[in-house]
Amino acid sequence: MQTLYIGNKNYSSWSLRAWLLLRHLGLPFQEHLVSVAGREYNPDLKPLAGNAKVPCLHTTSGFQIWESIAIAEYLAETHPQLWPSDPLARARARSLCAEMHAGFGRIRNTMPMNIKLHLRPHALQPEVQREVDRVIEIWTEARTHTSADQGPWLFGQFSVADAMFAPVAFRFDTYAVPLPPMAQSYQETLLAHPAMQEWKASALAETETLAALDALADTYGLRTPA
Ligand SMILES: N[C@@H](CCC(=O)N[C@@H](CS)C(=O)NCC(=O)O)C(=O)O
Repeated sequence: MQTLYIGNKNYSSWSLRAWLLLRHLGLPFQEHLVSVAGREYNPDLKPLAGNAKVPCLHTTSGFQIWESIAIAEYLAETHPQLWPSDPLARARARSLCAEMHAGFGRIRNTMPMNIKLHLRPHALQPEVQREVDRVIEIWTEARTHTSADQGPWLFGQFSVADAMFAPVAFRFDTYAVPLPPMAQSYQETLLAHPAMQEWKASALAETETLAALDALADTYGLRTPA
């Protein structure tokens, strides 16, 4: 059976993307959780993945596929419904995925995924707010161009683009980011996906904590009482 190597569910946003696609498709796979700490290089992961990072998918024959977007493309080879069928919509979905994969560094660095954590509402640094505004713009534009009968996702049916933005829904929840109605409704759609709920339940049950990431939250001084 194929195996997906993932990091701690509370923290590993890249792992969530690949895991969500496999679960959404209902594909059988074993998951193997390894401890991550946001390290730039982790030699322990080198035998699992060329880039020494998770997620990494090992096919039944042991072939390794790393980088979340490459795992998504591999799954789409046999499940083309993971991309919109219209060529222009597909191109737009790929633009959004590439933008997420390569960008949003401020959100990544200052708002790491930490599902257990909830902060009180607070003003964001202007450069972080700019990236948050871009996410809101992406979500709102996509939902505006998709009619209700096409489905509730960015391009109607669930696609790789939704998986790429899924961790952001958890982040906006953790950091109490206020959203305009259309973006909020899309965030709720993401959070309500049964696989997102399953991931969240496992994250909440995890006992391992990553001090560096939890400490970052404390620098805000805004942690809500548990
Ligand atoms: N560009 C990679 C990013 C993967 C990544 O940064 N993974 C982190 C966990 S979310 C990792 O494995 N870090 C190694 C460690 O912290 O030990 C992808 O899209 O898969």
